[in-house]
Amino acid sequence: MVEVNVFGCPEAMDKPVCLIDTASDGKLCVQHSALQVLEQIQQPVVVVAVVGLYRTGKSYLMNRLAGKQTGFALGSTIESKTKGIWMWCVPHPNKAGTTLVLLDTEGLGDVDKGDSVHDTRIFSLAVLLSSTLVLNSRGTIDNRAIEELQYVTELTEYIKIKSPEEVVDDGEFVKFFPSFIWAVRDFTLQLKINEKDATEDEYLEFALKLKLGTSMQVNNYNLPRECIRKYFPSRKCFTFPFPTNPDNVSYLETLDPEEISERFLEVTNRFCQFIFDQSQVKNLKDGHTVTGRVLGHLVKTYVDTIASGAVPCLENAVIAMALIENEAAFQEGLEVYQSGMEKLKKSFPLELNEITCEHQCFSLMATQTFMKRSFRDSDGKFLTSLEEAINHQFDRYLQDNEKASEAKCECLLSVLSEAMTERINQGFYATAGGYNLFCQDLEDIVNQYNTLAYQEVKIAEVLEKFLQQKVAVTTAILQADDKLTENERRICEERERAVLLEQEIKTQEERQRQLEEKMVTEEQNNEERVRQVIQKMEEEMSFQQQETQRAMDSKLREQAALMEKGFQEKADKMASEIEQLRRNNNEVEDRKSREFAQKIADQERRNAQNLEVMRQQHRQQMEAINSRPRPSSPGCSIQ
Ligand SMILES: Nc1nc2c(ncn2[C@@H]2O[C@H](COP(=O)(O)OP(=O)(O)OP(=O)(O)O)[C@@H](O)[C@H]2O)c(=O)[nH]1
Ligand SMILES: [Mg+2]
Repeated sequence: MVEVNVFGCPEAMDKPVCLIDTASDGKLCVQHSALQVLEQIQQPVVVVAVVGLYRTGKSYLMNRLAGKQTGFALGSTIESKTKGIWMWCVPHPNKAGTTLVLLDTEGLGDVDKGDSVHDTRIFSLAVLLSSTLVLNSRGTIDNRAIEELQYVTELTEYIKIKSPEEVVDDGEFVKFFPSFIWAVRDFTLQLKINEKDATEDEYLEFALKLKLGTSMQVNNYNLPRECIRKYFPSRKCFTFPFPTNPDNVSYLETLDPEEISERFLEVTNRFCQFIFDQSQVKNLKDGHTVTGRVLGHLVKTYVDTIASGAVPCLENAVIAMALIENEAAFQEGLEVYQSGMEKLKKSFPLELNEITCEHQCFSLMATQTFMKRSFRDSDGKFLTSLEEAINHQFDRYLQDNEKASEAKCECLLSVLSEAMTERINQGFYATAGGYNLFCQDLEDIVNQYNTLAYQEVKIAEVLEKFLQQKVAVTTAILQADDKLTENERRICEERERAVLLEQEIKTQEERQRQLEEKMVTEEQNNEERVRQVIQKMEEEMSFQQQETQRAMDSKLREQAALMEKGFQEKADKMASEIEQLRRNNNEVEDRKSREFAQKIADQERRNAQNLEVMRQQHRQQMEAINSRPRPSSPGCSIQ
C-alpha cells in the first residue's frame, strides 16, 4: 500500500499498480487497490497517459517520466505486454504540491487480440482521464501511422459531452481534451521538408496536412487528421532516434547510460522536461481541479459506465463528481468546525463572546474548506446544509456551555452558602434580630457570588433560582423575628418580592444581551459567507471563460490554417463552429449569471430569515421585560 503524507502526496509508490483490468467476461473493471491509492491523494494531479500500437516502447518511456529505469513492465518478445491501464503516482518533479500520475496503456492493434472495440475503449479512457496524451508510434508519421489512428475518428461514438443520447457533438471536444504529444520512436529520417530543415513540430504539422478534394479517398485521408487537429487544444512532436544498437534494444532497461545513444537520451530528456514544464493539472469540464481522489471517482464512473454498455458522458461525470465532492466538502467543512469547537469545549464554561468569537472563526474555516472542495453547488444546497448543520451544532455547544456554567455557578453558590446553611440548620437566625443577620449573610453571599461569577453566562439565572429556593426560609425567619413590628414585616416582605423581581429582570436582560451578541456574530458571518460565495462564483466563471478561450484560440488557429491552405469550405465550417461555441458560451455565461444572482439572493434571503427569527425572539423577550412591574426600591435588609 502506498504511503501518503499529511499533504495527501504519495511518498513511496515504488512501482506501478494496475488501475483498469479486463475481467474474465472481457469487460473492463477497476482495481480497488488502485482506487484506494488515489483516494488518499488530495493534491491536484497532472495526468500523462501514453497510447499507441503494441510493442512500441510506451512502457519504457513512461518509466523515464517516473525518473526510473524500471517500473512499468517491459516485454522483450513480440507478444504484447501491458494489459489494461497501469498507474504510477509520483511527486511532480517541478510543481510542488502536485502529483504526477502516469498511465501506461495496453498496446493497440494486437493481432492476437483483434478486438478493436476494446482498443477504442482503452484509447478513449486515456483521452478522458489524462491532461496530456502521448501518442507513441514507431518509424515515421506516414499515412499508415495515421490510418492506424482510426481510434481518434471513433471518439464521437465513445465519448459524449452533454448526454449519452446526443448525436455527434465533437465541436466542443477541444474544450475538454488533453494536450497532444506525438512521440515518434526509431525515427531515422532527416527532418527536412521540401529540402529545408524542419522542426519536429513542423514535421507533425506537415504530416497532418489535409488534402484538397472531396473524393472518398481524400475524405478518408483527411478524417483522422482533421480529428486530431480539431479535438486536441495543442500539439507537439518529439522524434526519438534508435536508442542503442539492435542487439541491445531488447534489454534497454538494464543498459548503462553509456550504452544508450546520446541523441536518444537528449530527446528523452527534452521530452520529459517538456511534460514536466508544460503539462497542465487535469481539470474537469467547468474547470474544477482534479485531485487524486477525484481522479479515482472519475475512473470508476467511466469504467462502470463502459462496463454497463453505456457511453461515458462528460457532463454526467461532472454531475456525479459534483455530488460526491460536495457531499465530501460538506463533511470536511463540518469536521473542521466540529474539531475546533470540541477542543474549545474542553475549557467550558466560557464567556459568551469567547465562544461566539471561536464559533465565527471555525465556521469561517469550515466554509473555506467547503468552498475549496465543492463545485457546481449552483443552487447552494450543500452550502445551506453546512450552514444549518453548523448553526445546529453551535446551539448545542451553547447549551453545553450553559450547562457547564450552571454547574459551576451552583457549585459556587453552594460553597459560598455553606456557612449560612449550617446556621439555618442550627436555628441561628430564629431569634430576635435574626432576619437582619440573615439578610446580611445573604447579601454577602450574593456580593461574593457576583464578584466571582461575573463572567458566567448563567450568573443571573442560577442566582435567581437560588433566591427563589430561599423564599420559604426567608419568610420563616422573618415571621420568627420578634424584634420586628407587623408593619416592618410587611415592608420587608415587599422588599423580598422586589429583590426577586429584580433578579428575574436581570436574568432576562442577560438573555437579551446574549441574544444581541449572537445576532451581531450571525450578521458578520452572513456577510463573510456572501463574500465567499461571490468569490467562488467568480472563480468558476473565470475558469469557464479560460476554458472557452482555450478552445476558441485552437479553433481560430485551425481556421486560419485552413484558409491559408485554400480549404475555404472547411474554414467556413470551422467559422460556424466558432460562432456556435461563442453562442453556447454566452448562453452558459448568461445562465451562470442568473444562477449566481439567484444564489446570492437566496443566501441573503436565508440570512434575513435567520436574523428575523432572532429579532422576533428579541422582541418577545423585550416585551416580557417591559411588561414586568419595575421594583421600586430593591434591597433586602432593614438598616
Ligand atoms: N527499437 C526500440 N525498442 C525500444 C524502444 N524503447 C523500448 N524498446 C524496447 O521495445 C520492447 C518493448 O518495449 P515496451 O516499453 O514494453 O513497449 P510497449 O509499447 O509498452 O509494449 P506493449 O505493452 O506490449 O504494448 C522492449 O524490449 C524495449 O526494450 C525504442 O525507442 N526503440
Ligand atoms: Mg507496455
